[in-house]
Amino acid sequence: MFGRVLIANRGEIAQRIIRACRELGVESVAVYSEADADAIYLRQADETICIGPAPGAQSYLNIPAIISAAEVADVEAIHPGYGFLAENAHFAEVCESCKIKFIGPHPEVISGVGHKANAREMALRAGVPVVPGSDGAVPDERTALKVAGEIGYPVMIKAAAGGGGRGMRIARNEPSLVGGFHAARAEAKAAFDDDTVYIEKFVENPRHIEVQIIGDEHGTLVHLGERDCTVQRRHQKLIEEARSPSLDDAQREQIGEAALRMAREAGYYNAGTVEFLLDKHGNFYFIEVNARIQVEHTVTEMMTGVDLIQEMIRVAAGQELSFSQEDIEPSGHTIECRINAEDPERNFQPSPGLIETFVPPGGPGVRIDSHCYSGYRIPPNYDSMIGKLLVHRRTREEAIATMLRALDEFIIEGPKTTIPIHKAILRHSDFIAGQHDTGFMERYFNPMPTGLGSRR
Ligand code: MV4
Repeated sequence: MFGRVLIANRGEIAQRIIRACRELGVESVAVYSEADADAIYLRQADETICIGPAPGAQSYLNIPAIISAAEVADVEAIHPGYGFLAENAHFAEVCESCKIKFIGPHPEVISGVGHKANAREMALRAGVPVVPGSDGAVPDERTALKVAGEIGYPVMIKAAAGGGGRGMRIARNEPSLVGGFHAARAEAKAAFDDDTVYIEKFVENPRHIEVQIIGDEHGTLVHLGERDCTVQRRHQKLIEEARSPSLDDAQREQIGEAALRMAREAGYYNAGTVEFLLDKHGNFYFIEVNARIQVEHTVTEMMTGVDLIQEMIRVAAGQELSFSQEDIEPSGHTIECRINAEDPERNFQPSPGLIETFVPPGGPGVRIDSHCYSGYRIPPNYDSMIGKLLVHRRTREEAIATMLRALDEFIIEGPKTTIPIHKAILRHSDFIAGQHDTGFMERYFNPMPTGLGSRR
């Protein structure tokens, strides 16, 4: 096992990784920007190093600064967390060439699955269902028209280097396809410096289901069941849960197997997620692979009892996974609410600043992963997540009741938060019935019902 690990991240995930290191008997080295000098994770780490000014580009995305810190602290490995450099193949390669183990998939795998048209072709080779669409990239307008004509409208034009909703266009007819094709290319070029696009049939109002996978370097690859992340707003997830209320046992087994076939085809090791869309007929289609640990990994931890961050560190150190597929039996029901410092009544505008009072809920079945405390000032420079509130209960109905109770109990004074919106979602008949889809937030919460902020 490693003696020391550097954490190239901040906030709740830095704290989460420090906890895993501590339990493994591994020393942790935390890095921080000038905006994070009073962050709580710096007190929990064994060593801390300032890596630069507040802007991410000069600190948490600053590869030379992070590598220098790793050299100074003499670590054997770096955990990237999520966001920042987590899916940066170049960073993973720099780590390798400096003889520092990158705790994540191999660089070639990060770049391989990061190219979505390429990932689509991998899925086809692996016999994993994909949305009908183009064979790889679509080079010009004429090919775009031909492909769209064959698969039938509506279609979606997607940036190969994109993901998470960036560089996408819907086209419902030929004129909008021509416009959308050029717009998507220009947007992709500007955002990713790569104008490659591909085309898929547009699946109307799907559900978003993803499967957690993890593998070691000895050929063992395991899936840990699905998460349902259908409650999203503008590609930001609000609530994640497991099991998905929209899969039966047969579909659940099929989607898990499909995720494993995809991971094997990609040569995957360490933790990752295979994302699928589920249409209203119950068909699922591969859309992309996330080559990192995700914010919502905690949902899977609650369901399986596996410590995913510890396992990531173990397999990166060359050890075998501490469990096999047969050991994984997700049980009960988990719901996670992402609590953000945002104002639901002002279009989810960020609401950083001083948290005057922070009293998290407790009691049976409740888990909080948060770096916040009374007196903490949320810096305006980074994402606005205050923390994740999770509940684990025997049934979905009980989980909803416990979550509503925990949200009621949560005291956060100072910034505006998304707590009221979570309560409204959990009380909505479509959510309670498990009949919501990815259009749910747009349909019922845009515009926001008035008075949400004061309702209990
Ligand atoms: C789609 C789709 C419909 N059809 N692809 C959005 C983010 C990226 N991960 C893929 N996304 C979508 N891809 C086809 N062929 C609809 C979405 C989509 C979506 C997917 C999951 C969760 C929320 C979503 C919200 C809007 C669009």
